Amino acid sequence: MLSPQRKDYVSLTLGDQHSSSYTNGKHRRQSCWRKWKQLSRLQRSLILFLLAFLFICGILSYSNLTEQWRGLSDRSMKEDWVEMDNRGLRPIPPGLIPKLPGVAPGVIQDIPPEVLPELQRPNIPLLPKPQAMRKPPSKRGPPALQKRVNVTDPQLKDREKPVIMKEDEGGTEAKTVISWRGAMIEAEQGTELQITLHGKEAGTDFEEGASLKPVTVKPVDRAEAVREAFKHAWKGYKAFAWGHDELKPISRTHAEWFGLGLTLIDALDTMWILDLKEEFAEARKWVETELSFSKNVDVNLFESTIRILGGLLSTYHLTGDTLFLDKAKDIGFRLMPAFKTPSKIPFSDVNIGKGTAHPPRWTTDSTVAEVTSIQLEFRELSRLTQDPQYQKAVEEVTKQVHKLEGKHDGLVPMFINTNSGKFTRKGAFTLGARADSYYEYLLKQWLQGGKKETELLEDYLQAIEGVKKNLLRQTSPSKLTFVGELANGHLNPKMDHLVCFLPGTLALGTHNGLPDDHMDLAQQLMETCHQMYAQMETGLSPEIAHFNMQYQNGRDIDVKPADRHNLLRPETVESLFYMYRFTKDNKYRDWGWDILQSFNKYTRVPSGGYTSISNVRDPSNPAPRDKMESFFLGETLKYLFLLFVDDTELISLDKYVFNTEAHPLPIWPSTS
Ligand code: DMJ
Repeated sequence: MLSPQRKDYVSLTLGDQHSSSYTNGKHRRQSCWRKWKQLSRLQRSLILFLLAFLFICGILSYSNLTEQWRGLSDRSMKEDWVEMDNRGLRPIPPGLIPKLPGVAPGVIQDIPPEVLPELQRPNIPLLPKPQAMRKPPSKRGPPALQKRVNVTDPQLKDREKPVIMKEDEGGTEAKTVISWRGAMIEAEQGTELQITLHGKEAGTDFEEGASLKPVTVKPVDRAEAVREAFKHAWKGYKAFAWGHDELKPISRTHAEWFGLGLTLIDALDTMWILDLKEEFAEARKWVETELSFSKNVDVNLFESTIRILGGLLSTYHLTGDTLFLDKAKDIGFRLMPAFKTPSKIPFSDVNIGKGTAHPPRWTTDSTVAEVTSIQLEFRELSRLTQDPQYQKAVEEVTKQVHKLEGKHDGLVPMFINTNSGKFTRKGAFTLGARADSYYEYLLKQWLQGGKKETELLEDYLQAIEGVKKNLLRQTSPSKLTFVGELANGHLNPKMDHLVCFLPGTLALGTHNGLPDDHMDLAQQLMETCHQMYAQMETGLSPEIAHFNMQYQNGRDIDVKPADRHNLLRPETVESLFYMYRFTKDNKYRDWGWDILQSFNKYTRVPSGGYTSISNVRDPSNPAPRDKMESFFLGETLKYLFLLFVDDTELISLDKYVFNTEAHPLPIWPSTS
């Protein structure tokens, strides 16, 4: 028989379903309280003491445990990272730029150490720190208060307005993190740091303990950052190499090649485009008072044509100042002896003082790219002077090369003999050194002349088909498209950085009505050129990349020790400029911005100037070479500026064609 108590309990448990939990809970609380009351005072005190003790222990051990768990998980990630790197297995996903490892004593950059992010300080491991390993922002406020703001994109229309995104609103890129107290700029933002410090462009800070408000941050103006870089380069040139060919920024002296102020002339139109009036005025003065071509010096025909003649012609067009036209006529005339050869294929070298020309000492060959990439400049000189001799000389070369035997599906060998006028050392085909600008000038001459010279177009189209058929391959594992080299029928999976002019040229062709698949190829190659920077520890491309076509070590790109240098070359930023102009896809600007920052981190010399480096794979010692090539000012910084500048019609690609040294020359009006 059930006791009344027991009966009550059962009847309550099985009562009305809707009220059962409430009633049952109440009953349980009541019975617990009754039981508690039935305990002796000693028993109650003991239980209370035990509960209090457990509570205190729980609080104390909680914070220790969580610290340990956090530390453990950090350590294991780091160990994984180290181990993968040691085994050469670290895959670098597309788009991931290795984060700055360390600034060891050899690193060239002048950001004051107190503003260097933790990872950049000396004596730290050289491994990039993955995003996930970054310290939680506990010291700057609760995670919920962290805001991600895209302050790096100057294209934002409302750049002055505060931009606040939640963590999950596309926050993965996290280039710049704004804390609830103000700007906190991450390791890779070297240029931003400088601009922030010197230019005071970062926005408002809050007082300690102030309540949370949106932060107003003015984004770094990327075009302005290029002007700043130019000024820094110019500072070194002016201080240590004024009027000489090249700056040696480490030894604070100069190098002479032709003895003609090469850097100064190459940089003239860049200064004009960047609106650096003071710098331009002092350079103009030097051209007016100091520059003389009446010198007993040997100059290379190609280099002096693209840099000096091209630079002067372009500056004349931009400024209308006849000083530059007169100088252009002078050098153009002095270069003409180069064409006095049995074949009319020019010699490589000319003595501009004596009026004599000769091939290199060891051969009578000239380089194919060199003799076929002087046409834009000499044709323009004829148009301006109404003297046909210049145009005639260079078009004779084009005509001969057009009909020459020895091409392979429109691809040209690398050498041509000045006696026979024939290709020599045949069987090797590349889009890199010694052939590159042959292809570029086929398209650009066709554009310069108003798309009338169909033989140029035919040669160009045939060559691109030749590239597709013979030289294009894909890497493993990421399927990056690259342009290899052909040597006696065998494909060598290597690509010079020089080849990175090709995406831009292909895009220019499509913009002018050439097949759409040229643009597809341009986009693929642009990605590869970007990866040649992004996958290097310094974020800078090597001179030559080797590509894996079979899965080997998880990497698409390998670099041989002898190819690890970076000469501050322009080709990739050149193509980024074209790609952005035609697609308006901001990723191309972002890629260019990354490159500029890497130049600032690893090649900027505190006393002025930038230097080429010997090892793009060693951020702790990139091994400065002590040379700032003239094309860094003539091309690299100019293309970067044009990539970032708001006015995307500045030097319109429908009005100008850039020579291979980035000097814009006008597209001829249809009446010319
Ligand atoms: C420049 O002088 C020209 O761009 C040339 O066509 C190739 N080499 C350098 C830059 O890399």
